Amino acid sequence: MRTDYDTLIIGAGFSGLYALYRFRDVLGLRARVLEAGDGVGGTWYWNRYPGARCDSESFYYSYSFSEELEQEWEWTCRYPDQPEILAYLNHVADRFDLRRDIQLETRVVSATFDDVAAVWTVETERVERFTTHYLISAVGCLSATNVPEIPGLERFEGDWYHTSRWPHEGVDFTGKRVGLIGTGSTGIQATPVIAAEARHLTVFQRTPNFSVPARNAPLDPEGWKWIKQNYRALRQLTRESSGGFPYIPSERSAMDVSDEERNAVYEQLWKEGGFKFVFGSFHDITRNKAANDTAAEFIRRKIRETVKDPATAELLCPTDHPYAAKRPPIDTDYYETFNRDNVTLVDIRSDPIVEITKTGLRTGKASYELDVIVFATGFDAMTGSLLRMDIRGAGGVRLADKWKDGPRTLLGLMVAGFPNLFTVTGPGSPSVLVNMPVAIEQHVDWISDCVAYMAEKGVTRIEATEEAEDAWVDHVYEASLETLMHEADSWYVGANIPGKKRVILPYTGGQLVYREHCDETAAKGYAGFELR
Ligand code: NA7
Repeated sequence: MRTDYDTLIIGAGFSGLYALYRFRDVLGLRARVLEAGDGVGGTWYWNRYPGARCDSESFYYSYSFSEELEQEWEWTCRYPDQPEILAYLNHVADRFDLRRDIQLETRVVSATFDDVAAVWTVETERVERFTTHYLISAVGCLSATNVPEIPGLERFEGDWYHTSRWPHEGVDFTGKRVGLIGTGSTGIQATPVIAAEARHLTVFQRTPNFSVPARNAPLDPEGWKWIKQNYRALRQLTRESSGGFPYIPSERSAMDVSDEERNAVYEQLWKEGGFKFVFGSFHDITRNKAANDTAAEFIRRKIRETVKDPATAELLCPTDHPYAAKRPPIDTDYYETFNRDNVTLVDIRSDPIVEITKTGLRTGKASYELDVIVFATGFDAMTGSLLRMDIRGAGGVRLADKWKDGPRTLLGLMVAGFPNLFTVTGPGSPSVLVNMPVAIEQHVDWISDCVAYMAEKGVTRIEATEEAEDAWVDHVYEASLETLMHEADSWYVGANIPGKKRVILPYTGGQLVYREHCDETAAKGYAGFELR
């Protein structure tokens, strides 16, 4: 059957743009991207909240597939902010002439597989219908917004926003009383910026978080020149490391050094800033509770040293989960912001929000008058963006039904019963635990190599087998037991969404090991997949 396209790609973020380039320009297939937003950029199109900035450093939070691109693009800061990353992705779309095959303002609502013809039919909100041979989900891990169901929101007479659906024209907080709910990476980035503008900012905190300073700064021209000269080697390092960073991880155990030595390591990394605090300090802080306690205690000490009011400092000190068992945020002046006169911290763990009122919100014990409410309450991570579409595989089976007890995938790339559907950075792959562009390029390369292999062999249908999928799901679970992630109620385990099955979502075995699994599978003629 002649389909409208060979490949349809859902989403025009980092994944979708690169997938279009690979499928159209490298494989020469008829490919098209369907994108819900009215511009490209994915995460960086949607997340325009004040302070939105990448926690990975600019020189490696970028594509590696084109040497020309990496040589011609100039990043300005150690950590790029949202407008700069969005400008970069728009540049990529123009430079590789991608726009002519991207259809904007087109939200996919369903995808149905025809078992006889081996064709996917994709329907959009605008009631268009397209057929395709291959369907690539590039919908992102953190795009299904979570606005908590707090009674009374519809009554609120002020303005309210979720950070990931921020108005393009921005929000003027001047003279406003702002309430911010949520202290994950987003809330931690937004707090200092909103506080600097608002009349008053009240931060409603359910769980305190461990944050390390980012130490953002303009890129030093000499350093940048060196990076450009050594880009290939740095990219190779990102591919060979567990987290996709171009740094050599520490091989020391936090338990094998003296207190002074350990403290000196943490002090140095606190000064340097960024994620290096996690992987550059000691190899066991994410895996061994005693090692983790040393890092957690160091950060709590820093919080107490920074925040002047002792009661506020105590409230900001996390005690109920290990450091980095939730996604570790990095910040610019987060803890310092609580020394401002116009900022208040409210503990909604001990005194939860009961309702939103016409003029603010009410906890069990107090009322807060607010002009604006900002929800920095995160996402239905990793599965939400896929399940918000009605995806039906062979025999009409709904993905939502298949995943009712948690996602089941082979390598996070394919789902048994859903032939020719590939999920870029899907659940069961390292994805969010890796510097995302590295994870994305690896996935898109694997998928496009697989499709090229199929063309060479003259087969048109590929599907994960149930047995291989079961084995991978078991392996993902077993690998997670080596970490401390089950000890925190985080989106990594789906605990942030009421009613969501608690199960580890990303693969925690590390990118390097994961890559080996993927490469070996391909080298064995896609072992674990049925091709016909
Ligand atoms: P996160 O990390 O999921 O953080 C959401 C925050 O919102 C977190 O502090 C939550 O508290 C809080 N939250 C969520 N639901 C509620 C309700 N119902 N009431 C009160 N507070 C709530 O999302 P982010 O946007 O910060 O970051 C997502 C990722 O984007 C980040 O990890 C990076 O990878 C980029 P909780 O901790 O659940 O008690």
